[in-house]
Parts: sequence; structure tokens; C-alpha cells
Amino acid sequence: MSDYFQNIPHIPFEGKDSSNPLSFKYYDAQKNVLGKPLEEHLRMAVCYWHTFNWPGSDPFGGQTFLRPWMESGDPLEQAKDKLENAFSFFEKLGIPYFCFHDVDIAPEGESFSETEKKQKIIIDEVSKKLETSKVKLLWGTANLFSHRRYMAGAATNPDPDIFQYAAAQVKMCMDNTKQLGGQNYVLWGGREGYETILNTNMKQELDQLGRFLSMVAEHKHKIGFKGNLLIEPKPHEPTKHQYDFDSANVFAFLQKFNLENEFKLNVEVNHAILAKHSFEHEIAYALSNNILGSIDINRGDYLVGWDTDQFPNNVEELVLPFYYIFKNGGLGNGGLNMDAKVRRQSIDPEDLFFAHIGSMDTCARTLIAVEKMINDGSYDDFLQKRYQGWDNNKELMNSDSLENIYQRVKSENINPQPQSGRQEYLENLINSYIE
Ligand code: XLS
Ligand code: NI
Ligand code: NI
Repeated sequence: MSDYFQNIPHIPFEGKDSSNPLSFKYYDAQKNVLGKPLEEHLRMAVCYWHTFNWPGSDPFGGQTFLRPWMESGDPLEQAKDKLENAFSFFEKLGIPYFCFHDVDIAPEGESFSETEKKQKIIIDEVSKKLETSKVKLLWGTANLFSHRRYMAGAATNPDPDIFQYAAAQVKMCMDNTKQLGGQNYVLWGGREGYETILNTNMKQELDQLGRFLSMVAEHKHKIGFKGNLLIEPKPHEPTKHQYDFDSANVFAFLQKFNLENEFKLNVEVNHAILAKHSFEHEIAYALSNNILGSIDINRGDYLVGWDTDQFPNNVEELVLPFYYIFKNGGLGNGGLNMDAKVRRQSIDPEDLFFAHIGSMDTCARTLIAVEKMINDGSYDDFLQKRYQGWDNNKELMNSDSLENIYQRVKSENINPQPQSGRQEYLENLINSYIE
């Protein structure tokens, strides 16, 4: 077995004046924030795929990362080596959770049964690791987008055999997630969409997706999986028209198929931006409809129009969404999965640590600002005052009619005056909470 991270020590908390790049400046796991330890609020997770599988390729060049488990060799042995190194990474970082796709942790076989055997071998190894480790599984998911069989979709494929293959794969991955004590199960519909309506029967495909998700919900209850089922919206990538474009689109779809109580959302920061929303918009929408499940915390690039999956490092951008989340009771069963990768020139083991440390510090620093914001209450007061007129006008939301309102506007000579929205005042207020 290799020991890729052998030169990296356990990462300590040293505070913001430390000059040690391999230490936390803000992420003090046990610090009491809003009544409980910081790590229990943030529930941060390492994602297996970007941190241990992604080779550093881009459309113009291949692998840049030379990790021992990526060298040629027996794929099962490589998977075990990767697993050992992954757990050493989790422990040195002191991260409480991780997330994986089925194909990230074990190699695929020639047939479904062979793949299942290989999955079982590795899942049993993961089980053993979890027994002696503090790390837990935030969520598992099936990769229904990388293999060529899924090029025209998984649940939405024109070929029912591919639908069946995907269904079997999801069943297996849900069972494995349950075995590992996973707290959620995620579905990101990477290929559930289309390139051109020329070759696409949209109604048929949407019905297939509805049926597929109904079976997923049914299976959850059948096996007694207690975690949440989560759908992760994303627009335009990899297909031109994704069926799960954004939170509102997914919510409408769920309601159509009577699934709105079975699924919640896994909202990803950069997917929100790609949908031409802000992250806080997606969060506020999900919370307004009681469907926020979990977060993929990453960041995009202002100049590059695709999913760059960078580690979050900007507190200003996260304060408002975190405020909504934590004012509303927090992440519940969900967490902050760092669905992010280092840049392809960041080829050393310590680069993986710098990335994760920075993003954990950013989230911790944001939460500390949000605690001040909640305790201070000025922002909340502002919002309440802005809408307080509605407290004295309850009939408008219940029993009134256009006719009544029309009569009243005339008889009471209602002549409203516009009020300032105070955006700049609020921007300054929010910045004042950041330490
Ligand atoms: C891709 C998605 C993916 C999901 C899990 O853009 O973010 O990584 O989180 O399949
Ligand atoms: Ni994601
Ligand atoms: Ni993504």
C-alpha cells in the first residue's frame, strides 16, 4: 500500500495569526457557535471523485496528477490503495464526512454481476474502515453519466434496457449507501436531458424520469433507508437542455409526479450560477418550499462559463446563503460537500490539503459572521419592518376580492408612497459582520 500523504501531519487549528499553511485559521471544530460545535453545523464532506479520481485532465490535455493508485495495475488493488489513502486524508484533515459515486470507489466489470462483485468487495472494506474511523458517509450516488451506455441518458434513454441497467445500478448503490450508514442518497441527472428535439420525444422521456424516481422512492421505503433522497439541479451541462435545470424546475417536476414529499434538493453553488441565478436565490427558493436537503459547496469562475468546481474561498459570497440556512435551523441531515477540485497544475499532495483547509476555513469564517448577524438582529429587523404592513392587512391574503379592494382604494383614497430598498445599507451591514 502506498502512503501518498506521509509527509503531511494532522492538521491542527492554530488561529488566524498562524503562518503555518497546513493549519486551520478559523475552522476550530469544537468552537461553540450558535449553541453547538462548529463542525456539527457545517457537516463538511470531502468528495471522493474530484479529490481521489480526477486525473487533472481538461479538453486539451490528459492526466497531470501522478497519484500511486492511478498507476497501471490490478484495478481492485488500486481501488484498495486509493481507499487507504482516502481515509488517511480524511483523518489528517479531521473531516467528519465524505461522499462518493459507486464507480469512484470500485472498478466496473465486464457485466453487471461482475461490477456488483467488485463493488461488494470494496464496500465491505469501506464498512471496516468506518468501524474504526470517526468519518461518516454524508451521501452515496450512482454515476449514470460517464459510461458510453448512458450517452443518450439513463432513466430518460430511448432504450428501455438502459433504463433497466440504470435502475439496477441505483438499487445496488442505494443498498450499499444504506449498508455504510449513509445519511442521504443523491441523484444528479447528468445525462437526463437532450441535445436536440430533432431526435427527442420529450414527454416520453419526462414520464420515464418520473417513473424512475417513483421507483427510487419506493425502494427507499422498502429497505427502510432513513436518509433523504436528494436531486441535484444543474443546467446546460453536459447536455444542452437538462431536465433538472434549477430548483424551481425540479420542484415543478416533483409535484407533477406527486414526489414532492419524497425528494429534497442538493443545491450546488456553481450550478446556481450556471442557471443564471445566485446561490442565495436557489437556497431561498428551496427553503421557501421546504425542499432544501444538502449543499455542494464550490465556486465558479467569473470568466469561464462552465462548471469549474473550484474550492470556495470567498466569505462575502457565502454570508447571505448561510444566513438563510442557519436562521432556518441549519442543514439537518444534509451537509456541505466540497464538490470541488484543485487546478490541474496543483499536482502535489499538499495542494489537496491547502484546498480543503482553505474551504473549511472559509465556511467556518462565514458561519462565525452569520452567528453575529443572527445575534445582532438588525438584518432580520429590517426584513420584518419591510413587510410588516401585511400584519394589518391579513384579509388581502384570505377573503378579499378585486371588487372590494377597488372600492376601498377609492373610498379610503389609498395613495401609497415608494420606500427605499436600502440595498447599499444592507451590503455594508453584511460586510460589517465578517471578521
Ligand atoms: C456535476 C455534479 C456531480 C454531482 C454528483 O456537476 O456536481 O458532481 O454532485 O453526481
Ligand atoms: Ni455536485
Ligand atoms: Ni457540479
